[in-house]
This record gives sequence, C-alpha cells and structure tokens, in this order.
Amino acid sequence: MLIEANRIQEHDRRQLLSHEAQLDSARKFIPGASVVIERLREFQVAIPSWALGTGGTRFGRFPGGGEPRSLEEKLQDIGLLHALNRSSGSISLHIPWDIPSDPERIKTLAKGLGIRFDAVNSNTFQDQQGQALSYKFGSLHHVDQAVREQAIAHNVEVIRHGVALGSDAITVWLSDGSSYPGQLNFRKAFERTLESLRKIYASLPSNWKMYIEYKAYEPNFYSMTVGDWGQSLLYAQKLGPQAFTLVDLGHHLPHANIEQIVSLLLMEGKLGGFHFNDSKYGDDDLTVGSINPYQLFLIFHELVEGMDVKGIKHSSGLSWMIDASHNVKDPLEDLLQSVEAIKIAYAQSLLIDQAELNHCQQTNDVTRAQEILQRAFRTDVRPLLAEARRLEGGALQPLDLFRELKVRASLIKERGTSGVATGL
Ligand code: PSV
Ligand code: MN
Repeated sequence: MLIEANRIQEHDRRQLLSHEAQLDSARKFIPGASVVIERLREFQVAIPSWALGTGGTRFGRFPGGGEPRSLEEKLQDIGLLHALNRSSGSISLHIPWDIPSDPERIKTLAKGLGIRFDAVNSNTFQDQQGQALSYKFGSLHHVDQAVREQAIAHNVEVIRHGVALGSDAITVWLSDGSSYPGQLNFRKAFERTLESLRKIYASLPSNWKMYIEYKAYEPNFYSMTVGDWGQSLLYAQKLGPQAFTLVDLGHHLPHANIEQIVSLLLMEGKLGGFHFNDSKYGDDDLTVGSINPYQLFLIFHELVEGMDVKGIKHSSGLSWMIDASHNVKDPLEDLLQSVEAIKIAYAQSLLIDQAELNHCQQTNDVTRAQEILQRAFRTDVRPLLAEARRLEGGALQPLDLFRELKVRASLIKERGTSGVATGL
C-alpha cells in the first residue's frame, strides 16, 4: 500500500485553519520558533526492521494482522510512516532476519520511498537453523575459539551486507554473560571479547562506525560481558576511533541517570547512537515517551548541549533509532507515537536558554535552574512539529490520517492475518 500525496494534501487542507491558529499562538510565546521548525524538518529517526510486527512476551503474542512478510514489505511499511511524518527516512536491519536476496533491487525500492539504510545489526544471541556451533554459552566471549570465530565471521558477513546496501555502521549487541556465580572468569571473558571485536573492527571499511550496545541484564542474569556504559566505553576506547558506545534507554538498572551517561560519553567523543524506547521496570521496550517523558527531555537537553559544544550536527551526527516492541498496539501507530515523542523532546530541549542555565549553575541558583528546564518541558511544541511536517509534505496529524485511511485494514486485506514479521 502507498499513501498518495494528494490524500495527505487533502487531510492538511482540512486541518489547516485550526493548525494555523495553534501555530500563531505558539509563535507568540516561543522565541526562535522558526529555528526550531527548521531543525525539526531535518531530524530523522531510523525504524528497526524488527519492530514492524507484533511483539510478544514469553507468555504469548497477540498479532493484529497485516504484518510485513518480507524485507520488501518492511520497507513499504516504513515508506508509509515516512510519507505520513517525513521523519522516518531510514531503516535498521537485523541480520540474518533481513538478508537481502537482491541488494540492488532493495536499494532501488528504498530509494523510491526516500529511505536510507541505518546501522546493520548482527545476531549472535540466537542459534540459527543449520548453524554448526551453539551460542548457548556466549559468542564473542566464548571459551571455545571455534565458536568465537563463527561469531566473528557472522559479524563480518553483516558488514558485507551493509556495504552492499549503502549502510555505514554496525551495531553489536551481545547477550554473552553468565547466569550463575563461578560460571565465568570476568577478566578472561572481557579479553576474549575484546580480541573478537578487534577482528571485526579490522574488517570495517574506513568510513564505517562500530556501535557497542550494552545491557545490564537479560538474557543472562548474573553478569553481562558488555553490561554497562563503562564496559562498552572500555571496549570502544581500546578498539579505536571507529568504535562508539550505543545507549539503549531500556538497558540500565533502575534509577540510572541516563542523561549523565550521555553527557560524559559525548564529552569523550564516544557516543555513537541511540535506541529509543520507554520502560517502567527494565527493558520493557514500550512506546517512547509513554512512561517518563521528562527523562527523555532531560536526555535531549544533555544531547543538545553536548552536541553544540562539540559542533556536532543534531540531525546526522549521532545515529537515532527506535528499539521497541509493540505487544498491545498497532506497531505502525506505536512507531508514529514514538517518533512524535522523540521530536517533542528534541524541540523542547532546543527551547532551553543555555546561557541563562549556565548562569544559574555558576551561581548555584538551583531553584531557577529547575524553572528554566521545566519551562521548556511544559511548552507545547506540537504546532511546531506539525508545521515542520507540513512543510516537508507530511500530514499535519499522522496518526489521525493513518486511521482515516484505514491503513491497517488495507494491509490485512493485502497480506492476511497469519503472516509473522521476523524479529523477537
Ligand atoms: C537487545 O535487547 C536489543 O536492544 C538489541 O538492540 C537487539 O539487537 C535488539 O534488542 C533486538 O531484539
Ligand atoms: Mn537495543
């Protein structure tokens, strides 16, 4: 299914009067609204190929139908999102779930939809059919060199697929760890992992980046070999200038100060990318901004401040991506909400008066500092987002139009109800 431009224009025409009234009033109390709109027009968030189908828990899965059955259909789904919000112009693939049989054809299809290829992800957390050696006890940290070599070869193959599609980064997330005390020698596991990562790093094209994603627990519960940002940063520093840390918002222990982590990684020039989601407990993979939008705003505050200090371009300097699972919502609606939440937090963080905040910090005016942050957080920037979308040819209200056009019903008609998108 494709959404024709005239359907979007027609929707925008119907909404225009009320949009303009809201925009006019927003412009009155938001200084620099035009600059924010321009920044929003550029901002893109990559969609993970594995989040287009219904997710599940180990207790069950309740698919809503119309799921993409192939890489082509996944691209079409992202094409729908991008047509509506003009901010979902890239896809992150997971290999082997998304091996392109004909990269040239896939590239042409993506180009036609305005989609580029973000970081490619390797998978050594599952055993694949016909695989010679098991990852039950880890992959890059495994005690058996043959298993490590198999996992290294897989990562090198992932880079090869990414090169064929025009991607320029690989994300390595390892489930390696231990579930019981005594199972593992931590130092040796680290050293083996580093040696394996070095071999993968050696096969990176010179314009490529390697993102090392950390996670506090799950599937291993006693230790994870890349368990926190300190360990990820250690690997990245030892590997070299093409290696960076990737922060997934759901991969921390409760109450972690993620905004501080982000600030220090940026200071070190080692923050590579983001997996956005939200959570109540851990790696819940809920819709971005659904539980704790203030935390998301504080993270964006540190990101924007840190990127500005380093002269990093907001829209392309870091790899922005969603990593979520949709257990009870329509995946496409959920992704529209997530992109919106990310852009709201980004826009609000642009409203912070950094000079004024800096003055409060220098004079220990804690009360005023809080006021400055919360004034920005409580500003309704949604009319600016809508205007940025409209100027890019997107829909003023993407979610409303998605429902008006009965997109899910069309997808079910086209694809049926039994197809299952690959992923977790
Ligand atoms: C692991 O929990 C993770 O966050 C990694 O990014 C994986 O690649 C992704 O989820 C896919 O399940
Ligand atoms: Mn992730």
